[in-house]
Amino acid sequence: MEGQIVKILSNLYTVNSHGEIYECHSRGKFRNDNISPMVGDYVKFDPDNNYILEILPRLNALDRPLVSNIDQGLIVTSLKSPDFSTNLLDKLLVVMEFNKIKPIICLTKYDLLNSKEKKEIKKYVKYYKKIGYKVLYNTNLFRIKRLFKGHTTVFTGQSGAGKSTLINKLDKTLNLETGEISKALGRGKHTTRFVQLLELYGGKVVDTPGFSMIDFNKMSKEDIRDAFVEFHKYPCPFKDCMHQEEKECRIKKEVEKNNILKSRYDNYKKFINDSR
Ligand SMILES: Nc1nc2c(ncn2[C@@H]2O[C@H](COP(=O)(O)OP(=O)(O)OP(=O)(O)O)[C@@H](O)[C@H]2O)c(=O)[nH]1
Ligand SMILES: [Mg+2]
Ligand SMILES: [Zn+2]
Repeated sequence: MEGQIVKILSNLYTVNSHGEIYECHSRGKFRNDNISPMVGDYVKFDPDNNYILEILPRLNALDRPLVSNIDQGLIVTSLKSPDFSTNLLDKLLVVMEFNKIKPIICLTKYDLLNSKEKKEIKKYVKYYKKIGYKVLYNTNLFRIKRLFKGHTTVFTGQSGAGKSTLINKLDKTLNLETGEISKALGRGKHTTRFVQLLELYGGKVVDTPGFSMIDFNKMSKEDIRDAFVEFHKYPCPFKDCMHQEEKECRIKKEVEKNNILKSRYDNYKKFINDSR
């Protein structure tokens, strides 16, 4: 039989096959092949012995969070507590672009901002919209619900950003565990401990544990550069330009003219300098 892995807890793989749930084990075989089943995988399994037999080819796979066959990513971005980080947002956008996953930005905790901070945030919202991203607030349940139909959407973002809280609001029957963010550290406690695929509004959504670190492992410096979507709008006269050294670089000029947001360019430089 065929089905999709919707949850993995230690050695137990929950497989959904046409709405029926099977708790399966995996055989050593996959580990030897250096491939482990992950949430999102379509698999062939033996329903009599509850063994996973084969992992069907993946459309794509992320390693943080560990999930496959995704076509949209809801980047759940906290504006306060944990504080808004353009670095983290841009990093997630880059990873999504590279993996051909459509990113959607979902801002949370707008209610915790004072009026000055609200004004400041508008600048970013305007910019990310300008370069082509959909930007929503977590209070906008009506618009969020309409994103899911026919898609598999991974909820990703920092621990404590409000991923599970949002999923609970979208489906009141789920009761996913959510957690206070630790005041001392100003960051989440990693309340969600496993990746889980759920059916919601005619699509699939994946709740994931937040992270404190994310890297670009499989990406080259050029891959990172090409994932900054707005750079493509301004062709640089220098072939294969990394937009750093050349004095007459078009990208640098557009940053000076405020056509490219300074924080985006600064993050770009950080990312390529931190990458291999
Ligand atoms: N004020 C405010 N609090 C929020 C909002 N969204 C979520 N929270 C709170 O933020 C805390 C963390 O929320 P979670 O949903 O557990 O965060 P998470 O992203 O699932 O975190 P991990 O599972 O650790 O990755 C909870 O106390 C929520 O009540 C919001 O829009 N405003
Ligand atoms: Mg959670
Ligand atoms: Zn350049």
